[in-house]
Amino acid sequence: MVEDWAYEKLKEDIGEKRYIHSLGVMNTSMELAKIYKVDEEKAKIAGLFHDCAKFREKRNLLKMAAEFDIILDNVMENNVELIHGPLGAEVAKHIYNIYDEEILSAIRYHTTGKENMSILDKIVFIADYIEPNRKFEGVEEVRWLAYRDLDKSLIKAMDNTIVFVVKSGGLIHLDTIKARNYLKIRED
Ligand code: DGI
Ligand code: FE
Ligand code: FE
Ligand code: FE
Repeated sequence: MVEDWAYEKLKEDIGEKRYIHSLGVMNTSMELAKIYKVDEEKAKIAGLFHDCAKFREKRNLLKMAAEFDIILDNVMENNVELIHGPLGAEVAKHIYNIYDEEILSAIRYHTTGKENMSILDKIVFIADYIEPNRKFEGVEEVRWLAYRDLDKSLIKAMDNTIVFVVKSGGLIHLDTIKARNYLKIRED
């Protein structure tokens, strides 16, 4: 069960717009959990809190990461946007008292993905991409796939994100490459 204060704090910390996105990810994660037969309550909590470190006001994410003893690689140091995944897992644990490692993993890897993701990891990753408020190019195809073939939907979402980041001149995180290769090698 998620207590009222936790919803209130999340809304206060991340702002109205991202809070609405988070409720969308929560609901989509629960739908997918039902289809792919994983714990719906875990999907709910992971979906709701996945962006809990995406703070409304500017905060020093590098400093916060250091305070939580998060070891950052050179891609994360160069793209502080990516820190809200691992930092989110620490905030979820220390601020929202979430100790379930499956939930914390789904929050930690929701942006980059990782090699050999659990079904819950995959559900939160893809729910973040397809929740109803998402409108970007290519979302319809990934949304259609997500309810039919979870792995294929992840490959498509990762392909789109990699193309987007390359076009923007950014660095691709190694976990994103490993996540995609792992799924691609096993694709049928
Ligand atoms: O936090 P959200 O906006 O809800 O979504 P998210 O956590 O999936 O973050 C999306 C952003 O992260 C999007 O701008 C693409 C970027 N991203 C995802 N994987 C990588 C990446 N950026 C870089 N530089 N490298 C990656 O591997
Ligand atoms: Fe995020
Ligand atoms: Fe995402
Ligand atoms: Fe998100």
